[in-house]
Amino acid sequence: MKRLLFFWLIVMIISLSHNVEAGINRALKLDGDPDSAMEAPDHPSLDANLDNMTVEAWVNPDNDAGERMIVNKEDVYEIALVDSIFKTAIQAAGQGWDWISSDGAARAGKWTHVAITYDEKETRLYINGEFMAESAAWSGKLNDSPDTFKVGRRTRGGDTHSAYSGLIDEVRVSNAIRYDKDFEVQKGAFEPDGDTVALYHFDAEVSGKIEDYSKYGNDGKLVKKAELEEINLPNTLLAVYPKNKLAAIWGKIKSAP
Ligand SMILES: [Ca+2]
Ligand SMILES: [Ca+2]
Repeated sequence: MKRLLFFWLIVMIISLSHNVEAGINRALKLDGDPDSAMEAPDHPSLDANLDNMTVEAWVNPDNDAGERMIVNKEDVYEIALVDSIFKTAIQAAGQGWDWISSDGAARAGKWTHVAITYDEKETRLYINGEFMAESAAWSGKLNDSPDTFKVGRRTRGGDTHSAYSGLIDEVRVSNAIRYDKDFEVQKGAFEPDGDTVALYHFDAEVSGKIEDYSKYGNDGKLVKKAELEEINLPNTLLAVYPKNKLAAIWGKIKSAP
């Protein structure tokens, strides 16, 4: 009987510790190393099949000088900080690849939400839920590129460019126009819905993967010195994990000191 009680005590402690571990909000941490990023393989859901598009992320740079890539699908879409100003580039099929600039800045050490939308007519950019810039420079279907989906750097002509330094969290790509006017930014983690094409919470690395919570399985991986780091603000509400994932939230995770 004593042995049984002891066994259940151990089981309870283990399951409790798993829950605690799963309940930590982390973000992607990059230090400006040119080859470090989170990368997911190319998939039609990430470019060719995007009829309407919203791409968004929370960013907290520790260095916003120069060109710092947040999200990049080379020759299709990207969001970057260029000398602290948010910019986005879009490429529709058969058209050129160019930047749209906002007047909005991110500041080192501060969390900022950025979102872009493209409805095959207009490209729009929002910062902290506020409409900042639009362009009708592109129209029609997005380009289709073979490049990986990258968070934190880009590759062009075989060379790495624009390595990000700092934290990035809650990267979501949707096949829908989620925002068409100023909006209240959701502070908690997003939950996947039918329009979600990729959703990275960056809370854990599971079996060497950064899980995509969309139905498309666009799982990525940490490349080179990319890490996960515990964060507090602003998205303090945690991702809701399916029950079968609770026990699997283990991996080579670096927590903040
Ligand atoms: Ca593609
Ligand atoms: Ca997170």
